Amino acid sequence: TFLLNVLNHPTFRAGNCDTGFIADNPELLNIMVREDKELKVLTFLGEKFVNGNRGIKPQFDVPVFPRIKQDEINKLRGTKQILDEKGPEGLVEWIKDQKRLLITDTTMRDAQQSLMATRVRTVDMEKIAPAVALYGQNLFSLEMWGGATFDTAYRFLKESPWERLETLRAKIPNIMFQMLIRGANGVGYKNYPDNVIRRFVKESAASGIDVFRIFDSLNWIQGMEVALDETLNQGKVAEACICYTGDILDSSRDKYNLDYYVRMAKELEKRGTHILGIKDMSGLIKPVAAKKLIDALKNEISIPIHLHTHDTSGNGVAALMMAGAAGVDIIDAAFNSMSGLTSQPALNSIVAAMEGTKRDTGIEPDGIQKISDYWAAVRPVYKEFESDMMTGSAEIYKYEMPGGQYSNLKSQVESFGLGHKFNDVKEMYKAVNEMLGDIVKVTPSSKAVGDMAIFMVQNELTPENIYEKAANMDFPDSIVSYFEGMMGQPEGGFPEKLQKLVLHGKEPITCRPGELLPDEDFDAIKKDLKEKYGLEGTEKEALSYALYPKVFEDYLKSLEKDGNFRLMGSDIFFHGLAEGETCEVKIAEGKELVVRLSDIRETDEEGFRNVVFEVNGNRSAVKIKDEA
Ligand code: 3PY
Ligand code: ZN
Repeated sequence: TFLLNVLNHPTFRAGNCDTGFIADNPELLNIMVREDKELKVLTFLGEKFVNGNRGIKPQFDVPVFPRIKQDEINKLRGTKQILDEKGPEGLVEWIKDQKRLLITDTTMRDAQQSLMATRVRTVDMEKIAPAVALYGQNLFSLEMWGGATFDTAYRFLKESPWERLETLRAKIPNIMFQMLIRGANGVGYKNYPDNVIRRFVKESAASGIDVFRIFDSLNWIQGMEVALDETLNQGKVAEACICYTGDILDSSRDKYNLDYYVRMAKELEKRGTHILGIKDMSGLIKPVAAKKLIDALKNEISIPIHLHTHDTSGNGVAALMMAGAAGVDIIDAAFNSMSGLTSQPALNSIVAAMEGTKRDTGIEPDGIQKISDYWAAVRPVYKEFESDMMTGSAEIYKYEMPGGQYSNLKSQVESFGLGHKFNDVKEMYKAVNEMLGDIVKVTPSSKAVGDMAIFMVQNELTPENIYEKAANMDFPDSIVSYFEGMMGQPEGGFPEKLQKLVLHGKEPITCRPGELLPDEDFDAIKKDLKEKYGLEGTEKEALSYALYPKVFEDYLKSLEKDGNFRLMGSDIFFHGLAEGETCEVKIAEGKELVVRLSDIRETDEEGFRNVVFEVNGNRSAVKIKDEA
C-alpha cells in the first residue's frame, strides 16, 4: 500500500519529486490499508479544522447519564401498554379516571426545536433514553418526533429521522410516543397529495408513533381531515388541535373569542378526535385565559383536553397551573434544563409544585433531576444554535410569533443583511398579520407572514404604499402559495385587494388542495431510488423523497461522498478536534477509533494542507484544500 500510495502520487508520477517528498507528504506513510470509513472520518475532521473553526473550541463537560439495564426497562408498564392493550378508547377512559395532572415531555421535539433550531442529534437522545423510560415512567407521552425534526435531521444532521424513531422506540417501550403533524402539510411546508399523508401516518404508526397531534396552520378543519381519518384507521390516538391565537381576555379582539374556540372544539369532537389539543404555539394564553378556556371547554365537550404552550412570556407555568386547576387533563412541559423562554414550561418544577396536591403528578422528582442534569451538560455543545434571548418577554403578546420562529427570526433577518432592521421586521410581522385580516400564525402560515414582513422591509413597502409600489413585484413563494389557497382557507376569508396584488391575475382555489393534487407514484419513486442510489426502495425512503425530494437526495449523496457520522459524539461533530486533542469516534456499533489530531502542516503551492492524525496509534494523514 505504501508503495502504491507513492507511485500514484501526482508529484511522483510527474517525476519531479526530491528528497523532501515523503516528509512533505506524510499521508503516504499510511502503511495500514485505511478503511474507507476511517478515511472519511479523517477528512471530516480535517475539513472541520482547516475550513471550520481551526481548532478553536470550548471545553465541554462529559454529560453523565444513568446506566440502566434494558431488561429492567422492558418490564415497565406505562401508557404505551394501556394503548396497546385497550386501544385509543380504552386509553381515553383511563385518562378520564386519572386525578393526577398528566404530563407530556417535549424535550426531544418542540423544546430543542424552539431553543436550539432543531439541531439535537439522535446520539444525544439515545444515551438518556433508558433514564427517560425509567424515571419518566409516569409521563403521559413523549413528544419526540414530527414538526421540524423530520427535515432538519436529513438537512443539517445528515441522519435519518426514521432511524431516530425506531432507535428510541426500542429503548423506551413503555411511554407513548407523540408526534406533531401539520395536517395536509405533513412535516413539510406545503400541502401534499392525500396518499402521501395517509402513507406517512401509516408508516409513522408502524415505526412507533402512538399519538398524532394534528393541526392546521389556519385552524381550517378540512386541512386536518385526511391525517385525522388515517390516524383513526391506524388505531392510534388522534389529538386534533385548535391553534390558540389572539387573547380571549381582550374584548376588543373578537375574531378568536371563546365562542370561536368552543365551536371548533365541538366540531373536532364530532369528527372523532380522541383528545382535544390546544396548541398555543406562541405562548399567548395568559393564565386567566387558560382557566377561562378550560372551564368553558370542560362544560361543552367530554373528551380529554391536552394543553400545549410556550414559555416565551415567562407566564407559561402560571398558565399551566391555572389550566390544571380548571381540570385540564394533560399538559406539555420540558425537562427543566431544556425549558423556559421559547420552549415549554419547566417540567421538574411543575412536578415539584404539584406534589401533595390533588393533582400530584406521581412523577418522582429525584429521577427526573438526573435527566435534567444530563441535558444541562449536553446543551453547551449546541450553543451556536441558540438565540441570545436571556429572559422572558411580554412583547410576544404583541407579535404573536411561534416559539421556533421567535428565536430564529433574528438570524433569518440577518441572513438578508437586515440585522439592523430587526425591530422593523417584528413590527412589520404584526402589520402583515393585520393586512391578512388577523390569521392563525403557525408553520407554514407563520412562515408566510415572516417572509412577507422581511420582503416588505427589504423593499421599503408599507401597508399603504404596497398597492402602487409592489404592483409589478414578485412576492415570496410562501405568500403566493398562501393567497392561492394552497395552505387552506383562513377564518373570514382572504383580503381580496391584497390577494389580487400578490397573485397577479392567477385564480385562487377554495377547495382542499389535496383534492386537486394528483396522487404521488410511490412505485416510481422506489424504482428510481433503487436505480439511482442502490437503495432497497422501502416505504420510508419513498416517503422521505415524496416529502422532501431535494433534501433527501442531498442526504443520500452526502452519505455516499462524506460518510455517515451519526454515531460520532456531538462535541466532535459540531466542533471537531483541537490540535493535540484525542477523541474516540464511534464509526459503527462496537467499532471505535481513537483519533489524535497531531499536526497541521503549512499550505502547499496548490493550496492544500496535510492534516496529520494518529489513529489507534498509527500515523495517518489527509490532504485538505484550504479555502481561506
Ligand atoms: C411546527 O410545526 O414545527 C411547530 O412547532 C408549530 O408550532
Ligand atoms: Zn409548540
